[in-house]
Amino acid sequence: MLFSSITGSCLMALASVSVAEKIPDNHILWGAKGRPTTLQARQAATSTNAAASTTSKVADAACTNGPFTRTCWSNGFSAATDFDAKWPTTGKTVSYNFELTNGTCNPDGSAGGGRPCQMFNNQFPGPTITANWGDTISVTLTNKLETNGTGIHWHGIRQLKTVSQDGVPGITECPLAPGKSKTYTFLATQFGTTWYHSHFSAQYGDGATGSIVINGPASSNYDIDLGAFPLTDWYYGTSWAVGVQSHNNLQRGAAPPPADTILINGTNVSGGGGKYSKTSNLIPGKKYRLRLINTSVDNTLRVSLDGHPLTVITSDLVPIKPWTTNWILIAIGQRYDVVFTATKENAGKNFWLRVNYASQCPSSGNVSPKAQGIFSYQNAADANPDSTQYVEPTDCVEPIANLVPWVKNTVDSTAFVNQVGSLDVDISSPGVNTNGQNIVVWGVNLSAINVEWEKPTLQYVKDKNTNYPSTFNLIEIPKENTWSYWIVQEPLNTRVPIPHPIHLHGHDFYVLGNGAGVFNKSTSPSTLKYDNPARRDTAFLPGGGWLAIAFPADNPGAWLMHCHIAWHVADGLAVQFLEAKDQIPLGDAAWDQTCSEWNTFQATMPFPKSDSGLKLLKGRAEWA
Ligand SMILES: *[C@@H]1O[C@H](CO)[C@@H](O)[C@H](O)[C@H]1NC(C)=O
Ligand SMILES: *[C@@H]1O[C@H](CO)[C@@H](O)[C@H](O)[C@H]1NC(C)=O
Ligand SMILES: *[C@@H]1O[C@H](CO)[C@@H](O)[C@H](O)[C@H]1NC(C)=O
Ligand SMILES: *[C@@H]1O[C@H](CO)[C@@H](O)[C@H](O)[C@H]1NC(C)=O
Ligand SMILES: *[C@@H]1O[C@H](CO)[C@@H](O)[C@H](O)[C@H]1NC(C)=O
Ligand SMILES: *[C@@H]1O[C@H](CO)[C@@H](O)[C@H](O)[C@H]1NC(C)=O
Ligand SMILES: CC(=O)N[C@H]1CO[C@H](CO)[C@@H](O)[C@@H]1O
Repeated sequence: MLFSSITGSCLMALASVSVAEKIPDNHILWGAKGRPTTLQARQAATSTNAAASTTSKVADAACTNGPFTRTCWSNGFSAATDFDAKWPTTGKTVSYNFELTNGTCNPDGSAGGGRPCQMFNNQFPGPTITANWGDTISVTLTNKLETNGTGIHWHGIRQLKTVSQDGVPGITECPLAPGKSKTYTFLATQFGTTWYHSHFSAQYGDGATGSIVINGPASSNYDIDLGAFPLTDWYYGTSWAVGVQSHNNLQRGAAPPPADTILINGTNVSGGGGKYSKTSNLIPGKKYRLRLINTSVDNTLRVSLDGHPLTVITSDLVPIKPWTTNWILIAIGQRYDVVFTATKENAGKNFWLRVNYASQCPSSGNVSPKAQGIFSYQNAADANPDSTQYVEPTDCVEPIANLVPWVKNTVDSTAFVNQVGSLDVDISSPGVNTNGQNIVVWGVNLSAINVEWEKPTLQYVKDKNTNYPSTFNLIEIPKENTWSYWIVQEPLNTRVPIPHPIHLHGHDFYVLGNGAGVFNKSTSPSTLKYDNPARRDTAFLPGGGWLAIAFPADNPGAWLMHCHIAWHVADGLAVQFLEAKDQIPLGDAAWDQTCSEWNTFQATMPFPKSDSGLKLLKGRAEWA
């Protein structure tokens, strides 16, 4: 089906084409080849990591995790395990209680005295969820707001056969009404670093985010895990207000308002006070793991630690072959875990960690906020660092070629190659279409998505109602248990030719390639990489260009694919798709109850829905 035109700017035309290839049920296909099993050498002689289960320098028969054996986990599970196919069964559940509260926050002590915030347990960033690979995570959420609904999305979590836990109001659930509670339960089939955030309108930009750390193996050794390190742009106005401004700007072809500052691990200095993020007591000879998460609303960030090259060991929740860089560019929603070594030469000193707005990847105009945090060795003076910055790159390129998954997988290209040449879809025009087989073309200049809070897509599925409003931007993937190939295309004459971080729910995807201009059916396919391509859940669509991705359609559900720039979801940068519609696990009685509670609330809701329901504010009339 074809969706009509769009409005604004992150307006891309996502052209998605989905091609199908049979995937064996046992997933053997994914990872049968050449997995690295060797352990990496490292220098430190002892460990201070309390989580380590062994200090042995070689892997034991069970492959037990420790500072010298980080590729191991336990019971034979390791970084070489294909986590799409298997994971440990711990039988353990880690439980959290979150209350979404209405308060004020002032993370950088700005002179204005803070702003209204919506936060989990009155904290910003919210509490970090910590679990082990194979645990069940259970979060009971109570909505303590008076006037807004809510819902939590667990970014990057596969939700295998648990789509009703994905936390997307209007697609996988009704919003949670004020005063009500619900429990999300899902299995940690993956490990690494990710985050959660409200997916109710623009709420996450008002503070409703937090980190998730799932302990597991790693592709590099390290001694000390410094934990989650969220980085974000920050506005002194509320998300609701900035969203309206952003949308209005878009209508006249202007950039969204710039962020007021950048927060490093939740803090910055400001004219009114505030403090630097400080990480203390680095010990010479030790290796540290730092989990960088970009939870921005609108801005791409570039990160560097003076005097310390960063060894990158993950792309999102995927362990990769370690590679070393002085600067790493992180798009919204992306995560990179890095390892650095505290050296003898640097002993006793302080160093700047730099987070710069990547002005080469502009979204919000010509403003370049920067922020710095401090990394400080044992016995260092209590003073600001005088360290020297590494030369900052001037590109805006995702380092795809360096993101080589540790577990080697090959994307079966047969169906794509067979179908792409005769693709009867105009890639350059707005719309989302399939070729009836395995290819989806998403021409990004769609009309804005508009979900129905009171009747989410999964309710339509439950009712066997296929009469989806066209504003759902919904397609069905024609074939299941096969590869789905998507070509996402931004219009050439887009008003805002900026890169868009495209995020997929329910799957990691393989990044086959990207390029400038329109995807060319005859010449572009030969430029794609099928042999162990980068794999992640959020990737750049170049401004005015195309992105080709593939994923195994092995997870029945209603899933969202969208630009993670918060303002762009309702500006036409979001589609949803049904996968294996007849096998979707439907909501249970508790799920139904959340809907009936919401419907009761919505009847008298003080603030009528004024946006897509997922992100940005938008005048209702525009979709009508
Ligand atoms: C938060 O509290 C303020 C002040 O009481 C109130 O005006 C506002 O509606 C509340 N917002 C929500 C979302 O509950
Ligand atoms: C944030 O902190 C940096 C230093 O880390 C400072 O230069 C910048 O001005 C701060 N931002 C604001 C808005 O004050
Ligand atoms: C980030 O902030 C938290 C809370 O203040 C702190 O416990 C943690 O150590 C900080 N992380 C790093 C790497 O500095
Ligand atoms: C976060 O993502 C945004 C948007 O892609 C980007 O502008 C910003 O530089 C990223 N932040 C980091 C720390 O990479
Ligand atoms: C996107 O759609 C809008 C509304 O239909 C149209 O005005 C605009 O020209 C389109 N932009 C592109 C780049 O196709
Ligand atoms: C695709 O590339 C071929 C070979 O360079 C060229 O002849 C053709 O015009 C291109 N097609 C489009 C739609 O640009
Ligand atoms: C969608 C929705 O309910 N938004 C409201 C959330 O609450 C703020 C006030 O705190 C309103 O301004 C929004 O309209």
